[in-house]
Amino acid sequence: MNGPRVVVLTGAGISAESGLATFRDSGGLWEGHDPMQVATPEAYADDPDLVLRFYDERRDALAHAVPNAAHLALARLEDALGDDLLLVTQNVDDLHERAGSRRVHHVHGSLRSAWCTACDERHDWDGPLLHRPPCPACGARDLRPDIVWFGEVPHGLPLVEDALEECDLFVSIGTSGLVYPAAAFVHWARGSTLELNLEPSAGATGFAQSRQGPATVLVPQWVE
Ligand code: BJW
Repeated sequence: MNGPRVVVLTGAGISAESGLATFRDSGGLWEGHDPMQVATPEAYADDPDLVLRFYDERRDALAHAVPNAAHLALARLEDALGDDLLLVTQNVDDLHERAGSRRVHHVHGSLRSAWCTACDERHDWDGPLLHRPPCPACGARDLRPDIVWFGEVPHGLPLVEDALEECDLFVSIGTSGLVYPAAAFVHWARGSTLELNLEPSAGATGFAQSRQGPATVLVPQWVE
């Protein structure tokens, strides 16, 4: 089997310089809540309005964000490598796609999608969900953010696992190494491993090499 030679994993740090807040180092609370406590099925069951508002605001922020030099560099890498690159992102923004990446594997879902828990259909979604719009397919008012919360299973893991087991190089960019299974990808990788991050992540010691600095500097340097 011929898998991609290079697997790249991105996290919130790659979009930080586009103005999108990271989860753990933004240092701030959202409406008095830790963002990590809001991104859970339990929070959604307890207070759906709170969680829907959190995602409505983030969808709005995304509409005003633009891809940065790191996203653009990865799009150029895809132009150069084609099928020899697998780009996996934990991010729910679409900045990789808007930078020109054509094949992006979103393991934690997408802000610009809504999932109907009544009929299991997914719909492209740019508007708010707080006012409980009906599902375009079945009419039920059961649309939720199409996001993988804690305790839910990330998307397409077998594909990622196969690629990691065959790759020559795994590169992790702008992620804290605290959330599994993505934090374990470095251990699944067969080839060499490289971390690019503002500072050493929680998983930094698992990488063969690690470079520190902003993604907009490190990623173009690595790609060129
Ligand atoms: C820059 C920068 C710049 C800043 N330039 N860098 C105990 C042990 C092990 C596991 C578990 C456990 N208890 C529970 C679990 C499992 C759990 C988990 O990992 N919990 C941990 C907290 C311990 N995981 C799950 O539940 C996952 N599902 C699962 O495991 O299912 C079981 C299963 C697995 C496999 C097969 C079958 C079954 C689901 C995880 C879902 C995560 N969802 C979230 C929220 C939804 C998305 C959203 O709302 O946007 O995803 S949580 C949040 O964290 C979000 C992110 O994608 C994810 C990772 O965050 P990320 O990207 O690392 O961001 P930050 O903010 O943490 O870090 C930013 C980094 O950037 C920092 O390092 C900065 O230094 C850096 N940086 N500026 C470069 N300019």
